[in-house]
Amino acid sequence: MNFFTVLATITLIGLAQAGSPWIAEPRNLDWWKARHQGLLNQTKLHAAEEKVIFLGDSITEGWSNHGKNVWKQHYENRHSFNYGIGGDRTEHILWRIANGELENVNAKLVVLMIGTNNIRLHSSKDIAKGIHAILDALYSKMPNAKVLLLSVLPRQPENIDSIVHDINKSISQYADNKRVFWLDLTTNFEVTLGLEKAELFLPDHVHLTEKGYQMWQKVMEPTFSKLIA
Ligand SMILES: *[C@@H]1O[C@H](CO)[C@@H](O)[C@H](O)[C@H]1NC(C)=O
Ligand SMILES: CC(=O)N[C@H]1CO[C@H](CO)[C@@H](O)[C@@H]1O
Repeated sequence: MNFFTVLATITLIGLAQAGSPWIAEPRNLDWWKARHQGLLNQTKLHAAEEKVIFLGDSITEGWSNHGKNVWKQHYENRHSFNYGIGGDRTEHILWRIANGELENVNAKLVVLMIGTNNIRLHSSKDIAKGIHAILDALYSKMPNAKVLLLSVLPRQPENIDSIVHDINKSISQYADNKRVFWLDLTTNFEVTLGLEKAELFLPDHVHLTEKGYQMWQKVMEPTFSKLIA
């Protein structure tokens, strides 16, 4: 190896450490570590009864907030557990999977929605690669679990939303309809490219209102009930 090869290698490693969507990485924040610990506790207490895992970021976490009535009505009695952490990107989900959150869980179904927090940092191609890495990680932890991969929800304005659409286009191809299933929520959540259905979103244009969670549940129900049967 000459000097420049070494330098290039070090630079590449440096970039990887700065965060690649497909490489597991923790977040160096006390509240996040506490949330992770809370999820480890949840797993320890309930692993045997966990049939459905909702895995994702704040939009998933919101099932315990704006979505809690819908959750109570439709998911609590079907042994569903929330593994959403606000602000998470694909690499953080990978880290959580690698660090015990799904240990000894033998779920039937994982509902996965992730990627929107990567958008400011990574290209749609790299984000899709990160989501693929999550599908692989889930397979090695729970080979029998099906995965319902959901589209990344629309974002405003149009230039961000077209990145979302690019991600969706890539990740929709990961479905094999044997283990991985794809459900596109786009047309239910947006009027047209870059224009969300306003009543489904909070004023930040990212998170969902209760109506948003109702819509999510309604659109997902036929696939969901089939996959947990
Ligand atoms: C997790 O469980 C441990 C041990 O029972 C407890 O000390 C800790 O407070 C719990 N942490 C969270 C965040 O729930
Ligand atoms: C499969 C797919 O492409 N799904 C959505 C995300 O983006 C496309 C545009 O590329 C939209 O048409 C779909 O709604």
